[in-house]
Amino acid sequence: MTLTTTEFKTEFTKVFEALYASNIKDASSVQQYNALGNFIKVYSSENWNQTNQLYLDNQVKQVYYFSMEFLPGRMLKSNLLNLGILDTVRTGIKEMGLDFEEIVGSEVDPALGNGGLGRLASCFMDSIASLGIPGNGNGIRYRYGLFQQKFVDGYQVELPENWLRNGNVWEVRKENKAVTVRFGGEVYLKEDGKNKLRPIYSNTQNILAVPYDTGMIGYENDVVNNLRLWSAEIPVEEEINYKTVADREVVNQITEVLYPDDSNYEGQLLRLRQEYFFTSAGIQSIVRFFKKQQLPWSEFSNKIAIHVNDTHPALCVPELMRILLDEEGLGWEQAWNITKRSISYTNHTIMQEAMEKWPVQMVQELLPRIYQIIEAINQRHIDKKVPLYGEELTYRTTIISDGYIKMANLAIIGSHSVNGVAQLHTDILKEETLRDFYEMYPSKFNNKTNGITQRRWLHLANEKLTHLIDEKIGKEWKTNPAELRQFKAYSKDKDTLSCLADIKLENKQRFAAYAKEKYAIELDPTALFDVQIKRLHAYKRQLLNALHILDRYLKIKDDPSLELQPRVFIFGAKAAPSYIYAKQIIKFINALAHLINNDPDVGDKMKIVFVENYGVSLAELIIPAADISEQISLAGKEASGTSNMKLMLNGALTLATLDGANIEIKDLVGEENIFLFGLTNEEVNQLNREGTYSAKRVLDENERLNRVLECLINGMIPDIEEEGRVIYDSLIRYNDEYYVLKDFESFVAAQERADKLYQDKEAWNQKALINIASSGPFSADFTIMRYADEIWNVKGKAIKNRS
Ligand code: 26M
Repeated sequence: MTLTTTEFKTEFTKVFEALYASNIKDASSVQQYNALGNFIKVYSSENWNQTNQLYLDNQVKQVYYFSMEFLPGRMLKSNLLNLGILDTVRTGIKEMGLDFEEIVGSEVDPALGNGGLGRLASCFMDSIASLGIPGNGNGIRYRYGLFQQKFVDGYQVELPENWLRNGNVWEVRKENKAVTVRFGGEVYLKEDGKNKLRPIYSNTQNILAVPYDTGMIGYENDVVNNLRLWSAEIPVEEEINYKTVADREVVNQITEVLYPDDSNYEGQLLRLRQEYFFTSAGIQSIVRFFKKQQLPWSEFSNKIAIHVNDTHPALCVPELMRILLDEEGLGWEQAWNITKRSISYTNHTIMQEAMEKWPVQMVQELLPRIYQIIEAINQRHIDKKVPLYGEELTYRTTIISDGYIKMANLAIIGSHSVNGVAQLHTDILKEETLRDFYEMYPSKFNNKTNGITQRRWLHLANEKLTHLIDEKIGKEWKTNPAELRQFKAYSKDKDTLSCLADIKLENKQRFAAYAKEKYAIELDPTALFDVQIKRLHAYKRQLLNALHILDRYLKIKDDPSLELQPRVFIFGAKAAPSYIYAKQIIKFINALAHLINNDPDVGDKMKIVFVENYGVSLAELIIPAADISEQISLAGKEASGTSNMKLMLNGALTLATLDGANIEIKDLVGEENIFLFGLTNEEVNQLNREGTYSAKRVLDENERLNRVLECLINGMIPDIEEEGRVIYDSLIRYNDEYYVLKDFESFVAAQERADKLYQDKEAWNQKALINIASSGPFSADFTIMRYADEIWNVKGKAIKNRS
């Protein structure tokens, strides 16, 4: 299918007039955007329909990616890119006298996720479609997304994210595909006359789950997969029972808002309702689809792969069991085999406090039948494993213990594959966090290092760089990212290096323009742009970054004539609303920014920009403008990281600890093309074992650090009396849990190496180029190919020759 500019203009005008019955030039940019979105939907609808039909006709195996979060970013441009009509449409829009970028900018960025985990799910949806893999997303259509962040006097303030205010062109409501999800009530098992026990329910609350489908358009391959998000509604026939506003609220609440915590789990009933709601709805619709094909149950796991993104959808295990046992009348052993063979699970964190566990009583009350099944799974696990592994080991792996249901244990026992998201992370799972399970099920464990879609993070976010690469090495890399390595041949080519430098400068100018408009702050685009963008968490150590900034500031104050590499420090981070310490760090950094940005002694030597409301769209602006990528988590804590990959792909040099995927970045670029510092995972483990670490001693031995820390409590930074004291205490009194002080000196040394290298523009650009050229292996296309081959056993459509 090709589309000419003229055809586009005609068709687009038609769509607009049908929608608004008015002149396009008088329309608001939101209306223009809506019409363009509708045009795309119509344009791709045939492929969407055909893709579905093809999967059905050929009875191919399909994968269902269950995730509590998806962070797709704006979809207008990415859909145009993948449909192969971005340039045509852009030209057409321009010829019509409309402003393409303004139209693009009027799309809301749906924040239906917290951070890394949700963004990964969306990168995966893009790769699954682009590889032509029959795949579906399954999640929740939150009425409100992740809160909008504002700073008031430097404090984070949260506002509701009403992302549906202007409607949502991409989704299609499918009430014909709705299912009922049952909560609460009582249940008992009754002989059905055919020697089978069937559950009898009473007093349950029945909720209607209505799916909203969004097309996931593959890259130039005519594939359109489906992302299905569920919304909770009152079933029509039960309207009568919901008399008061409060009654109705209980139902609406289920899909009302995304929980904004991504590291600290709180066992809230509503969260459990959400988890069961979208899990049950998804599993029900899978079983319904399977039954349509009239295949024997023994074919189920040959036709369906169910992937559980962290433990949030782990109720897939008992829910699939429930349907097979209670509704389809299968025996336990058969149902259990089907369940285990279909389900696979990814772990995204080793942070103990983020591990989900639910009080037994809560599950019993909310999901009585599911609880019975979990209990039975648990009992069978014990009965089977005690003879093989003994009581001690087995009881450390039970799903139910100390009055709680451990969701990770459920996911591991109920699946055939458990994977970590970077090599180090998987090793830690095997050797530490999940070692008992690794002993029991060694072959279940495998690594799948995360990846990112180069389409959004390079083609769209950095068009100029994309063109430069095209010009040098051709276009093959676009469908085979391994080909990016060809770009290395240009690492000594002066002309290419200077083009690269020009592109970076332009991207920095673009960010500077944003900062100026938004924050009235003047940035020097020739300064080194130093970027740390990720959720705010103590283990990610934004504090270490801030202490280094403070150290530089003191140096300037000591000697205002000091020659220093000018730097712009860019932060983007949301703190969970209940995470007080994280919010105090935000306040501290904002206060520091205020002090430094307004100190005439500093001038252009340092500027700090803490962007408000960091998310996918801001990432697309910031990442192409970055010179340094700060990946400074305490070794062993960051499962993988993915901003590290996006920044590398855009030519930033990584300044990092040996944590998560940073290690794999180091292996790819070589130690001379990355700035490493800090404790290794092993050193951290050893310090933890010894238990002799004293933050106070580190402080006493380092005069420079001592001076820096004093600034937290001596009033030099205005308006952080409380925060400064809390942060100081966390480091000294509570002995610095994340070894910020221990790593400080080595961090500063790495920063000094970076400064020095930046003086030599050619050497710097050369390393930047090598980073870009080495980033191919982090394409999510490769990650997904490995999931497809090694976990899901699904095939893509005519995958081109890839290595
Ligand atoms: C759990 C319970 C209740 C409420 C919220 C949660 C919850 C939500 C999101 C817990 C964790 C959540 O996300 C964790 C996450 O984003 N982990 C990151 O996953 C990335 C993709 O694998 C990795 O790159 C990051 O290293 C990892 O921190």
